[in-house]
Parts: sequence; C-alpha cells; structure tokens
Amino acid sequence: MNFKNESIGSISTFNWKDGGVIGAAGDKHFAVTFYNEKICRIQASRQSEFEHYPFSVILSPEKVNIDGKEDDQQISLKSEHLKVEIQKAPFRLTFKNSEGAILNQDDPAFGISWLGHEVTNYKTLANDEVFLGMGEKGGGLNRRGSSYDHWNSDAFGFDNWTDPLYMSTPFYIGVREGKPYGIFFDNTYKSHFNFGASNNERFTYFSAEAGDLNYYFIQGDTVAQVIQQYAKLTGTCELPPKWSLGFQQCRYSYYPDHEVYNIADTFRNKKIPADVIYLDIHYMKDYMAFTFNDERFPDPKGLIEKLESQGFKVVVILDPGIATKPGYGTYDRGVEEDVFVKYPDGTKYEASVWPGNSHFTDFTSEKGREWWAKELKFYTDLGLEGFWNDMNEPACWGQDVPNLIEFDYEGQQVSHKKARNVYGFQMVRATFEGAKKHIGNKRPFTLTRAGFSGVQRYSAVWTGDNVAGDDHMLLGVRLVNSLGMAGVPISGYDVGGFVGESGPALFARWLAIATFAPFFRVHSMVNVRDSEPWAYGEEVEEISRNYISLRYKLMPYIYTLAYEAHTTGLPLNRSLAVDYYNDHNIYGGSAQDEFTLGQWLLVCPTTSQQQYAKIYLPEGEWYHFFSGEKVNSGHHVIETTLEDLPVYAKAGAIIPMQNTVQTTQEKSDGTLRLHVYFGHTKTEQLYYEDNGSTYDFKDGSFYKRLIQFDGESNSITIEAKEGNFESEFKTLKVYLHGFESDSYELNGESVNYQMEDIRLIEPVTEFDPLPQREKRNYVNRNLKVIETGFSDSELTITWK
Ligand code: NBV
Repeated sequence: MNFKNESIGSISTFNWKDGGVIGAAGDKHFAVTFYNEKICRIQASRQSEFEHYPFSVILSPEKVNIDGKEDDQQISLKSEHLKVEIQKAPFRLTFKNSEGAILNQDDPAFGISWLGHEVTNYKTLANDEVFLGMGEKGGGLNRRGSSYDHWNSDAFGFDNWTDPLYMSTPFYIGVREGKPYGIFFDNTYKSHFNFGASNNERFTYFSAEAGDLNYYFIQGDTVAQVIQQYAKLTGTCELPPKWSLGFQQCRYSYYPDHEVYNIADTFRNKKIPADVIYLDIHYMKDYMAFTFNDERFPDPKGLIEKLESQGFKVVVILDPGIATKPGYGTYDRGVEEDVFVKYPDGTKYEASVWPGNSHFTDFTSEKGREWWAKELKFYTDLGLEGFWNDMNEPACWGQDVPNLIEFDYEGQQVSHKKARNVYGFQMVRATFEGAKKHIGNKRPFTLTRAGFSGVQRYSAVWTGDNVAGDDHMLLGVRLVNSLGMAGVPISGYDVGGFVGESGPALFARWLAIATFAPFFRVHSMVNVRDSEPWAYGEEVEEISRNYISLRYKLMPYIYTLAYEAHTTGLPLNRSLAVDYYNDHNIYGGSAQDEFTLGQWLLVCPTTSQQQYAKIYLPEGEWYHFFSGEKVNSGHHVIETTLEDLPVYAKAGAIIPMQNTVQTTQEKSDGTLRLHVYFGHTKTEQLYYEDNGSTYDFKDGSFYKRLIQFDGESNSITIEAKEGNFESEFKTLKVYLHGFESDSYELNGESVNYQMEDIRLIEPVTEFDPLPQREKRNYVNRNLKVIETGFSDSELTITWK
C-alpha cells in the first residue's frame, strides 16, 4: 500500500449538540465539545465512533453557555473565554480569545491529515510563538525548532538529547503574541510533536501512530492559568505526607539490615536531618516482588518499627515483572486470577528482567490493579507506607517489548502500541490505591519512573538513571521545571547522579540545588562509591547539613506549596516561563535552568566548578536570600562559592519558616518565623498546616490563613484561621526584610520590635578547602522582628 497524506475534507453534515457540534467532513468524523469556558475538546476520526482514552481526563463536560452561529463559510462556537471557528470547506479550526485575537489555527493547506494510520494536526506557526512544557524532555526551555516523541523508554544514562525518556505527557503550552494556550493530545499511541523543526518553520504539528485525533484546547490568560486548567482536566496531586517532602537517602542497595541501621544512626548522630531511607532491589528474595530476603532482612517489621522510632520512614522498590516460579505465592495467585499480559494466541507474555523469566501484570485492567493492590498487603502489614515503582515503562532485558502483546485497556483489548504509554501510570495507580486501602486513614507515598498525563493523581516522579556530571545536574533541574508545566508538581532527580560518581564539589552543589526541589533524594548505582552527605569529606558534610537543615526550616512554606499543588495544580518548582513567559531573556543561557520555589524564592543553579556565574533576575526587586542584600532585576555576573547557591527572595515575598528539626516527625520549637520582604507591591501567600500524615484534613482538620502584604498602604495582614486544626505554633515572629520604618503597630496598637541577626545558612569551617573557594559567612543583619502570640484571629501589622 502506498500511503500519501490525506487531509480532512469539507463539512458535509453536522448537528448542534450540548456544548458543541458533531458532524462529518468527507468520509471523516469530527466533534467539537466545550468542557468548560476555557477548555474545548476536538475529535477527528476515520470511524463514526470515536476512540475512547479512559485514563487521563477526569473532567466531565460542564454546562457551558455557548453562542453558536453558522453561515456558508463557517460554524462558530463562543463561550465567555474561548471562540472556536470551524471553516467548512475544507474543515479547519481557528481558536480565538474573548477579544478576538488568534491563539492557534490549523495550517490552511494540511490541517488535520492522515498518512496511513498516522493522524496529524498541522498548525500555523506565528513569528514569535514560544512552546513550553512537554514534561520530561531535554533540550531548551523554548521547544521551538525541536521535535519530540512520547514513548515511555528505559533511558539509562540519558543526556540532554536523549528522546524519548521514561515518561509521556503529550501536553504543551504555546504563547502566541504574548497570549498563552495549551494543547493536550490525549492519544496514548506513540506520539510525535514538531515545533517547526526541519520545515523552515512552515508549520508546527503533532501526530500519533494510530488512533484518533483527540485533543483538548485550553485558553488561559497566563501560563499559570493554562496549567491550572490542565490540572482540572487531568487532576492534581494528592496532598503528600509531610515526610515525603523531607530529605531522603537511597542507594542501589542498602543491605543487610545493619547497614540500614547504621545509615539511620549516622544521620541522627551527625545531626543531618532526614526522613526516608530506601530499600532497592537487594532487599527482596531473588528480586521477587512481595518478598523480603530473610538472610539480609530477618526482621523487616522490626526494622521498620525501629526506624520509625528514629523518625524515619522506609520506602521499598517495586518492579512490575513477576518471576514465573511455581510455588512463589504471588506468581501462583497471578496465574490463578489470570492477571498477566498475553500474546494474541492466549499464551502469557514472558520476558527476562531482575527476577529472571517474568510475567507482567496487566495494570490496564481493573482486575490486574485490584490483584496487585491485594498483593501489596504483604508490605503494608509490615508497616510500610512508601512505594517506589521502577522499571514500569515496562523495561526488560533487550528493551523491545513486542507490539503484538495485548492489554485489557479498560475492556478495549488493545495491543502494546496503544497501552505501553499508560502501563507505568496504571501500575502506580494500582500501588497507590492498594496502599491507600490498606493503611487506613494515612496518606501513602508513591514514586514512579514511567507515567502518562494524569500520573500526578497517584504519584511523585523521579527522572530515572541520570549521570554524575554538572550538565546532567542542570538537565535534571530543567526536567523538573518542565514536568511542573505538564501537571506533575512533585518530582526530582537522583542527587549526586545515578550512573558514575560525583566528586565532593559536584555532590555539594547538587544537594544545594535539590534543597529547593519538590522531591529531594540522593541515589546512586550499585558498586559505586558511598554517596551519603558525609561520604565526601567534612566540608561537604557541613554544606550538606546546612542545606538540608535549610530545607527543614523552609518546611512550612514547602508544605503549603504542596497543598497549593494539590488544590490548584501549580508546581512547586516553576520555570521562569510560568510567571515571566513574555520576558524573552528567560529563553536564553542559564535563565533556562532557573526556577522559583513557589512564587518567591528564585534559585539560579550554577555548576560545581564555576567561580563566576551569569544569572538573570526577572522583573521586580530581589533580596539575596542569605545576606539580605538588595539586587535589581536584569543580568548579573556574580561570584559563586560552593556553600553559597545563588538564591533570591522577591520583593513582596512572604515565606513562612520554622526552626531546624531532624525529621518532619519532630515537633518544632513552637515559633513560626514569617519572613516578609519589603517592596512597593501587593502580594499574598497562603499558609497551610495539618497533621501532615492523615486524611483528616478532608473533614476540616486543617489550619489555613491567607497572608497579605501591601507595600503601598503599609500593611501585613494575617487573616483569621480557617479549619479546626490547632496550629503547632504558639508564637509568631515576623522578620521584616528591607523595612525602613521605625514605628509599627500591631492590631492598631504601637508595638516594639527587636533587632536580630539571623543566619539561614551556617558558615562552613575551614578544613582542607575545596580549590579556590573563599569562605562565606552570610548573616542577615539588623532585621526588625515583631514577636507576638500566634493567635487564630486576624492580625495586622502596619507602619508609617
Ligand atoms: O533497582 C535498581 C535500579 C534503581 O536503583 C534505579 O533507580 C532505577 O532507575 N533500577 C533502575 C534498575 C536498573 C538499573 C541499572
């Protein structure tokens, strides 16, 4: 068969329906359906029945008021925020905002086309159009001029140009003439996105190997709004247990048990805060899932309890391959319940992976997920609450799963081609749902390597097998930034690098950067050097203690951000493209690596060997986070030392902090430290607290307050509390950065302030210094501090 491009024809019939239209164009079928005022779904198919993609989208179409019109040339549908114009001959779409500005438009020549089974939508490319997101993808911040595939792959030792990687999120954000929009192509076959690459910018397009053209067009006034709409469509993360936001130590693998005890004791003895220790594949008996090796770990329950008493959680790895060994309970039950993936002739698919010959659970079926969830009880009965889902692309030796094998795909019975991209997503769903069922009211923690759009509902993500190197460190930061724009708010990378070995300087810098990452874990490969914070010499140990302690000081802020991610879908780490997308400086040089933690803390990741760094501070005024020194926006060349990562707080920033604790399970000293940075601006920040571990917050057991700063009318207001949780803080200290006034009132009464010098980062002792580094001793001097009881009623500080 000689396939040629075949573009969709002209509209022959159509009908109005709730929220849109449905019809035919030549021998193809189409539907345009508004899901809300800002989201419109486009479907085009060669069949009269559209394909169903049941996994990602959780939003059902809402009732939308549509102004629908038709004339000879076009059909138009207009909601309050989005207008879709459908040209009739041939079928072409144009999306406009409420002011009539074009956001996005089909390419006039090719529009929606088929080439064999492959379906493509060609779109015009505007002169200044910027493309963002795509999730776990290397390359530049602006995706223009590049192309990408989505096909979950075990990308051991990947680099900036490796594509595809482990996870697929076929969602991008375009900014055309300053106006953002989003396109989520919900088709789970291998998909391809081309943002003007190799076509001299004639067009941009996205395609899938097979299946329907099925995408959701999102209008947003800002990039952040597009991300939030995407989160409405595919879901937000659950509120994570607080311990999963603490520092986590992993390696491939800690065993036997006394090594684990030793690691735990060393953290506590050295006063390096930490919350989690991981068990990688060597904890299992012959790498078989749902077992413990009883020589290496004779008493797993005892181990988990002992570590719990020291404030540690244990997280275990889980691989999807089940050893085909009769007599191994999990295998026998799997066979009996018929949950393994099969060939079309009904024989079970078998491939080789860690435990040897293995079958693979069909997580795309409810039965498979429920079976897996039941098996999980083996772990939860031991007291485990954290599960690390690996190898779930799925990966096996040879890395070439045959395409003919079949998956249930919620009753559709499809081939590997349609199911692969959601396999890991559904594995971690089964794990999460199972854990949730077994651990009662507690919040489980799950981590996954593979996934698809919507995976954030079930799991945090780590970026797989990275390499120990400065460029890989920066790549990890960009991947996390990009995942954040694709609806995955909690992700991280292996600090120190998985493949290869870090040196002291690289480890120290990597750990400092990751202090500000949503998921903060050190991990390294089997048979490489030790890679704990104390394994690189005393100086690195001090730097690590400093930064990890800072992480715990920032916990009230980080936990609030996790809550905001849960409610809004906004990521914890925000590429500058989230808030400053119309500033073209952010798309060049190292600004592409920069990110903010929440809105307020700008982190400029510099490499371990740099003595000078060129950084970019976007609009607004900034304060050096460790010295309090004021810096203007723009490009700066700064000196950088190892113990001092360039971090800045934005004028108007409101950052709740606490004292250093050794684990999130340790109570604070009872004083909430609220850092406010003066600026001629009006800002607000939520403050959120709850018990950090259960679902009680859903029944009102939370503590929430809105904090507002107004640098024009001179006030800081902390609104009265909402919710019925009692704050763990009894005292409030408001640290006033850059405030010039000498007279303050608290709730209308004049109040005295104290002066304090504070350190957010301790100085590092001079041992055998790392080369050419001058030691820093940062102090925020002469801060005005107002101290008061942390009462639940509204509190206002004003000044003249
Ligand atoms: O389970 C071993 C490793 C794990 O440490 C790593 O984080 C995963 O990405 N796993 C891959 C299996 C193969 C490693 C070569």
